[in-house]
Amino acid sequence: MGGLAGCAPRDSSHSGTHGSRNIFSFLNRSPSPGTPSDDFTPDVEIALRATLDEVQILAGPPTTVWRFQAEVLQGRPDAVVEIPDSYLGPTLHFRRGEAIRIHFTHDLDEPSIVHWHGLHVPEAADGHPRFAISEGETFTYEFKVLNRPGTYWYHPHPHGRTGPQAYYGLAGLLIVSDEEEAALDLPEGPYDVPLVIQDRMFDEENQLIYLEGGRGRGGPMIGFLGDRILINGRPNFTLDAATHPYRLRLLNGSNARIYKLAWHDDRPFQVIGTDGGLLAHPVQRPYLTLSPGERVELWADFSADPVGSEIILENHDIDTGETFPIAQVRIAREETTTLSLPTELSSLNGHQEQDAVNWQNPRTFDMEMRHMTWLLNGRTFEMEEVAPNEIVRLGDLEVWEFVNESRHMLMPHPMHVHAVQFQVIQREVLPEFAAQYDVVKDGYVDEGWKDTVLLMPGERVKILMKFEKYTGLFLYHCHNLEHEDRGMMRNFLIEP
Ligand SMILES: [Cu+2]
Repeated sequence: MGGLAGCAPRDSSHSGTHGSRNIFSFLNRSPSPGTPSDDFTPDVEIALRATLDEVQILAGPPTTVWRFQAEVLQGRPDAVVEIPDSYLGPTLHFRRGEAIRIHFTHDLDEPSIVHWHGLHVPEAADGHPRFAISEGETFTYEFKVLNRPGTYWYHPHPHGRTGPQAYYGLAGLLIVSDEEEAALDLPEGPYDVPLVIQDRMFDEENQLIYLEGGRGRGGPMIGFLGDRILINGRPNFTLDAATHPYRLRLLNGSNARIYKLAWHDDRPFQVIGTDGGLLAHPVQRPYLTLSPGERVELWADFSADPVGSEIILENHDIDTGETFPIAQVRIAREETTTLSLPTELSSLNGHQEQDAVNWQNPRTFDMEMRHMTWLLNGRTFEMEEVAPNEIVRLGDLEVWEFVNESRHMLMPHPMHVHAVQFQVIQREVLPEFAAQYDVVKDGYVDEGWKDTVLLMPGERVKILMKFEKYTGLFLYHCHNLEHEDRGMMRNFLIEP
């Protein structure tokens, strides 16, 4: 048949509540998830630890944080690069094709597990919450780096506690490179700069305030909103730059805040990459809309800016319109060498919608809230459950449609799908939401590979993706971490 959407579960004898299928029997197919296997030879082996620490962020007392620490046990020593004076975990630098083994040891007193956001890895290495480990335990990940070169990241994924764990500092960048990308002559070394954007809130003792105890802005339904923007874990971030092109890798690592970024002098953004790596060609945007979990890569050329000048990256609050600076670039020195922006960046090798098995009948996912719980197709997260419309077949190309048109408590939702990079093939908005939509729509970058896509209120978005290489139980969810923690997450099963 053409589409799987709406078809009956293949094995109805396992039907559980709400027509869902109890998939417990699938869960232990991997012989022993989290333990090293003899037939896997790593190129790079890393010890990763989640632990309690103190970091000097503001003037005065240091801030207690949770953070990832890592060291290379075997392989390239430059696979782990520390970000100085930051609570962020070290940046992991992987090369396409490498075999990676990571021993994650948990030193905090609540369960956790690590997800490699955007990476295409086997089920047992994806950081599903059912694999969460407790204090003192170790979970070993083994995977091959299959992804295109690009900017990915890692963060915790336990059920119900991802928001606070990421907020207190557990996150880091993961950068994939390969020889094809290196041949492009993009800015590198000091000219390749990640900007991890996160909002935070501090008390008088410089300690982080989250939503617990009724503190903090936002709330469990809106999500956490801080009153201070940190870049790479630092306040008042300034990049001392040369008159040279830069590759800026932006990650929205915030729990719930959506940014609308623009340069203060209205120079356009030259966008060269998205979640899943480089675009086919650079594209221009007057501003950028970046929701939690999304990445965008820029070619920022400061060659024509005089030494001593300052270029400010601003956020325009999408609700209030209020503008505030989040980072500045200070031109500190003249650089005579230069680079030119390539007109061709990469081959996307994308798919055609008509080739999808369900292109005339997309799988739809309604986003809504009932009884103070966020739902997907009326269902909340269950650790070991998939519904009939959440089972796909390995090798199939499918269209999924997320629909944010609930009549109650409409909010923006950044939707993230594990195990794939997808193409955004269609956006539509209800006429009554057009004004709100117009505030952000010119900042979307849908030209490339994505793993997270923002849906504004009244919006529906179609994505196209192929389920390749790995079978098993994976997640799709809202990347507003407070929504995710309150159930706006579901499993989907990739069957052989
Ligand atoms: Cu959401």
